[in-house]
Amino acid sequence: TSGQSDSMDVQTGPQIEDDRTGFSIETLRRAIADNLYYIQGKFPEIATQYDYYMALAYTVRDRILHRWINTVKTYREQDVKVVCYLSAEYLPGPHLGNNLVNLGIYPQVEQAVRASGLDLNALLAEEEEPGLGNGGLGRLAACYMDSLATLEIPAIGYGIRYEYGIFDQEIRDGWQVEITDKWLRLGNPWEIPRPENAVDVKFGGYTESYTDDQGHYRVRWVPHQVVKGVPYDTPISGYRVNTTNTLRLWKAEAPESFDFQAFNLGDYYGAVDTKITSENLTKVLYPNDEPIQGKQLRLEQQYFFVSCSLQNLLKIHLLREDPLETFADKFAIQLNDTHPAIGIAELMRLLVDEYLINWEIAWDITQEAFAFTNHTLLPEALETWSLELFGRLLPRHLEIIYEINQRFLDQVRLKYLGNTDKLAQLSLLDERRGKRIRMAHLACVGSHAINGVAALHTELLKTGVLRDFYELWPEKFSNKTNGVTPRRWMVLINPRLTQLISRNIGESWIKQLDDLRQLAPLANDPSFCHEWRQVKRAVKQDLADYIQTTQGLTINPDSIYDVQAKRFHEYKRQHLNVLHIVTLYNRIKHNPEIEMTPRTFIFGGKAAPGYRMAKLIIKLITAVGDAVNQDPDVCDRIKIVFMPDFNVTNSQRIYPAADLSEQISTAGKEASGTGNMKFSMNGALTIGTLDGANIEIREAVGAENFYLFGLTAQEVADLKASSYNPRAYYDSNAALREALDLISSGYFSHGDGSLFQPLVEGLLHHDPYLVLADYQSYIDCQDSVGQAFQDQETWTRTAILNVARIGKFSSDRAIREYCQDIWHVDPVHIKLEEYVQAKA
Ligand code: B1N
Repeated sequence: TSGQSDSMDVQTGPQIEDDRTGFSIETLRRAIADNLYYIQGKFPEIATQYDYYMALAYTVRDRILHRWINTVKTYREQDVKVVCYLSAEYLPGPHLGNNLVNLGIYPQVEQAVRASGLDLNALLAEEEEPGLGNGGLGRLAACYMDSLATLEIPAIGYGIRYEYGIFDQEIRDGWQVEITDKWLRLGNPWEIPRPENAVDVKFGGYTESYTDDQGHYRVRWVPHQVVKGVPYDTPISGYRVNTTNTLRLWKAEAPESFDFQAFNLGDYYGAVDTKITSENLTKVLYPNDEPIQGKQLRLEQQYFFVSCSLQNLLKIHLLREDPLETFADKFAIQLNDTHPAIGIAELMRLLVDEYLINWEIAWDITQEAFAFTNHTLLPEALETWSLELFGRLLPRHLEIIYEINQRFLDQVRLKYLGNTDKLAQLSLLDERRGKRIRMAHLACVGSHAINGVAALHTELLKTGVLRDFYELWPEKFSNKTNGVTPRRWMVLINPRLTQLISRNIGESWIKQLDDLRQLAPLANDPSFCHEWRQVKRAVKQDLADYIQTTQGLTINPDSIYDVQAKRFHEYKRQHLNVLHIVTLYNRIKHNPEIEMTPRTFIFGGKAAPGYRMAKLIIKLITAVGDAVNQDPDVCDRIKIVFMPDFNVTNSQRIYPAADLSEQISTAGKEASGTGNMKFSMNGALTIGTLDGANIEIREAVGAENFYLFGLTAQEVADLKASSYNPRAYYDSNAALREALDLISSGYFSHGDGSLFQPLVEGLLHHDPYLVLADYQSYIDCQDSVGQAFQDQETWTRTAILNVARIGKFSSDRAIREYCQDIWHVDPVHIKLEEYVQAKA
């Protein structure tokens, strides 16, 4: 073959129409038929929709694998620096549609599927999403993996292959019910197991010292148990580039050759028992918002995946025949919150105990390699482990942490002569609460960079939880405001809007989101605004149809779709939203003729199974919905919809249809938020507090295009410091009083006045999240939203300007900042060899 065929253009497809790499409609159709036969073992007459989904998934996977292999090859050959993202959670969402967008073969596949007598949307709906995360933090990791590949940055995402992800939510009698997420039940075409790369992870036991041949003092760890980690790899494609990175998730299994004392005694069942216990390790994801402090299995999960990942990195490094001293030149390791922070002690252990590097050099390597992102200021979410539990599970790491702490505090002592308070505040050990290890402190000490996820959040870190570290090392701190990928959150989920935008300003915005600015002048073009409104209307009709078929509820596509979709938590204040709804309801009851812009209130989100108040708020929403939706007086001016099982798949129907995005957390509590960005990108206006990334969204879109209400973070802090009295707001505000009274009266609970008592009493006597303090400001703001929606021309103009100015919130921008300021990595272009050549 000719020497020119060494590069293949992803946009036009390969030059040779091989069945496994070709992009033509006919080739794709033939490949689907072939996979139905040879992978699913089915013929068309008996094939299910799921069989066809699998056949299509494998067809797409072949094309991705071709790019993946070329990527891995290139990284090996070129000795490049690689980003290693360590995260206990990933929420990638369904892969198929995203891969079609990234490969640029959506239209061809649509036609190939149609030529087979099928509907692509129906096949896409067959995919079970990997729910390997709780919410924003896990979804952020997935957006970052997308941007890393799109920006052609070498990267590996490491995590846990939970057998059961976040629970599925059903609503029964208005209450949340949790159902086990058996996402692997029907197989997973997107992963490839790599048993040949399995590693052993030790647990428990004791340590002992010895003197080696050179007379050096050394420590060895004699574990009580060993668990095997098996990697499962999922390819992560980039948009219209050949780069295809790896998401490597570890599954726990019993090792073949360890601790078979049981076997020696002929105890076969005992050995099987060991196997079961080992596999429990990666069985299930912990839902957050529960006190996890005492959960041994959670610490085991964290250590397990981090140890597997670091062992894997060292193996890759040594395979490249690089000296260990250059480890940090070849890998940048990012800690996604403190969940993987034990990695700092683990890398020290591997370098010092296993690779016999001296402590000082090992410590330099470790600090240079690691960087830490904090995602929350909520004190109950800051991870600490009791010395007892920690030492029992990881005896060697406890010693290492003592050593790190001693050297660190020696340094602190020099700087703060005689200041014992400083020592106690900075120490990795919290001596007050029964001796606990502070994982955030370990992460700070062992990293060269520390960041928050929005400007306000980073400022609050520097003046709050991490202030002593900021005082010590201001140069380590920076802000990296979160972002989301426009490929999934615009192109994939909102094709109508995507086409309208691209028809007017071209397609460059998909990779350069700032190019959306070119939409700004069109906000004054009546025919463009008209088309924009038509798109929004059509998308709202889609959601109305979906709600009609799934819930039998009729909603009005001309009403305001007022949406709050996120995890349920008191700080997110879904109950403030409910108080607004009940206030509107009372207005109608007092004056049935009252003029009111019709609204559809849409809620979605899960509550942690053990979080009683969050679950009660869900019940309150469904209960108010049952009363209000039925009430003839309301005359469809208010509708309340609870969308069950809010996950990536279901969220994709919701963001495009929203008119109003509810971002109403107590100022200072939401680190960033990322749903706020997804709504804005799809043309919703925001009603929000000055919290997290809301502040920066408002700055970007313009204060006049954002509905602001509520106390600032400073005012919140001041009010709490001056003994806040929620009862005073109740006493002085008639509408608020009436709303709360109606809820406690049993009106929404078949006369049971006790049901919502904990909620109402909590608000009246404690109200830690200042719902009552922000009530009137919220109501006034909502009234102006209702007014503004009457003027559809102005509303549409504002929506267009929101989209035109949202470019900053692309995860591409965020990843570029991490690359420049923290990771110091560069893009590596991947060329494709023709498959026929590559095979030879
Ligand atoms: O991380 C997101 C932010 O946009 C959100 O504001 C923030 O709440 C979220 C323990 C967490 N912070 N902490 C968690 C997740 C799981 C767990 O077990 C804590 N999630 C966030 C992305 O930056």
